[in-house]
Amino acid sequence: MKKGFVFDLDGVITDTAKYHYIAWKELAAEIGIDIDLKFNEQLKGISRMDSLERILSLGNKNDAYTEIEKEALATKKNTQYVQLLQSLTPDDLLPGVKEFLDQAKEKNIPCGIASASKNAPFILDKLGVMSDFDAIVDPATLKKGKPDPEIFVQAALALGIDPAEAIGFEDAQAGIDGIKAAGMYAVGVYSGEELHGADIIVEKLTELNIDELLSK
Ligand code: B16
Ligand code: MG
Repeated sequence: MKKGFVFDLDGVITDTAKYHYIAWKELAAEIGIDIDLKFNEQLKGISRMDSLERILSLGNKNDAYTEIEKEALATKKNTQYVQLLQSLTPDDLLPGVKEFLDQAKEKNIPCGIASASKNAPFILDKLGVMSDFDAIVDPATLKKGKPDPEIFVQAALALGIDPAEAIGFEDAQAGIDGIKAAGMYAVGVYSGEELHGADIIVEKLTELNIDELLSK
């Protein structure tokens, strides 16, 4: 029997990828780099600074900026991103999420967040689901980002369970790889890109039977 759920945020609880894309596209354009939606797929689940490095690398500009200038570029993108997040409301929860969290609460199954986003607490607050989570990993405390299993292991331990007793939900390949490396059962939430290695793939959480899932 599994004893807890660990959720990625962007792409599983809500779709903030579109806002990340708008903000990165604008920032990239300012420094002469054009990114498209296909490239944006690579940025899912990847930290802010790693995302910037991938964009600079696309434009062959990794060595064009000092670390301080890179920090400034990332901060500029984040300011624009946070501006876009202001309009989030509980209506922006992905289908079936609130119902799933309510069922978990009824069954006393703890839920945690394993998101690479430093904006996760703000986003959860805007979505009105902050109190539905028993633990939120602070990505600033991590040595390595996804696909390293560290964030998922930390989330399970914060819920008071062994990673092998946890079920992880992810929409990005880096996240599925991290969940599996942590020894957890992986639910892939399909977002248009192929996901490899997930134990089950759904488009919406409404497709899942919570009791069946816990028996895995
Ligand atoms: P921030 P997740 C990730 O969220 C996003 O998928 C990724 O695109 C973003 O770069 C990362 O958070 C960091 O976000 O700039 O807000 O700290 O999918 O891990 O919930
Ligand atoms: Mg995600």
